[in-house]
Amino acid sequence: MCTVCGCGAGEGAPAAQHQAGLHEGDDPHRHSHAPGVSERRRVQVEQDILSKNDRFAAQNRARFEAQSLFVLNLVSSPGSGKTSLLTRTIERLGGRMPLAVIEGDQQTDNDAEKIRATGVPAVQINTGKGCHLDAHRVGHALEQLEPLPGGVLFIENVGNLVCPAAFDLGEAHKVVILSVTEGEDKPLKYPDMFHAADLMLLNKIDLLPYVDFDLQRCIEYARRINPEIQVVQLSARDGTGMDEWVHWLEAARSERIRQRIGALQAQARALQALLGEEAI
Ligand SMILES: Nc1nc2c(ncn2[C@@H]2O[C@H](COP(=O)(O)OP(=O)(O)OP(=O)(O)O)[C@@H](O)[C@H]2O)c(=O)[nH]1
Ligand SMILES: [Mg+2]
Repeated sequence: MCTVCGCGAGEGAPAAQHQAGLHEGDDPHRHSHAPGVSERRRVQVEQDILSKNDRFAAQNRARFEAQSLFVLNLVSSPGSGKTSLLTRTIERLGGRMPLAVIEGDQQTDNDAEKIRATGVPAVQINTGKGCHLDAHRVGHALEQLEPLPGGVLFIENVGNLVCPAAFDLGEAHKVVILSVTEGEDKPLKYPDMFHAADLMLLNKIDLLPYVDFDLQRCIEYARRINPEIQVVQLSARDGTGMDEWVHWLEAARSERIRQRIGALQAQARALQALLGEEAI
């Protein structure tokens, strides 16, 4: 049981939950009012879970950096088009760099099968009652993938606009996908997710003529929550906006690689200084 969001996931959560006096199937939000479990104790348990997750996320990040692997964590509510977008993106990237996908769903490996059908390796994580991926599970999934030096790893999180916001997986960026059938007020209703994301993909714009969705208002709401958030409007169905999205991805990946080069050069200079040598 994850006491952060009340779902069944979270490495180490059962022990922390037990310590807090919470039991299998209990809702920790309700338990904040339960006899014997103070609000302070609940907050402490949440902090323990998140800091444990952060330690695993740091390990993942170090592994990603060692491979110069660019990692995106795709987050959204169920059905906004994550898997459709991924299969299209894989087609667009067309073998220019090594790719892999980690899929998170409560049940089934349907999405991993769709990815594998494109020829790209995919590992499915089933979270059972859990409503988000955590860094520990992602670390284990990584062990099932061949190394992808200089590649791109997409992590499709469990469809949920709330809990995945709190869990760092070691990714370079969270990308939130919002489809136009969901209503333009979602950034205001689920602010943590839009605050955590660096890019908002507004998907299914081919459906705009049929739904009441105010695009400009949605973007304004998202920027009210996160003034830095970038926005791409697209349709995974007809391909509109795919060039802009792929351009964002390639530019963000290049930027990461440049940062890595800078860090390695600084390391090399420090080592040369140990030898009393001039920097190259
Ligand atoms: N019209 C339209 N339909 C889309 C678009 N993108 C996805 N869909 C449809 O939306 C439905 C859900 O798409 P998925 O790609 O499975 O969405 P998802 O976010 O991966 O769903 P979960 O993994 O279950 O959370 C499917 O029927 C897709 O065909 C789009 O741009 N336009
Ligand atoms: Mg999916």
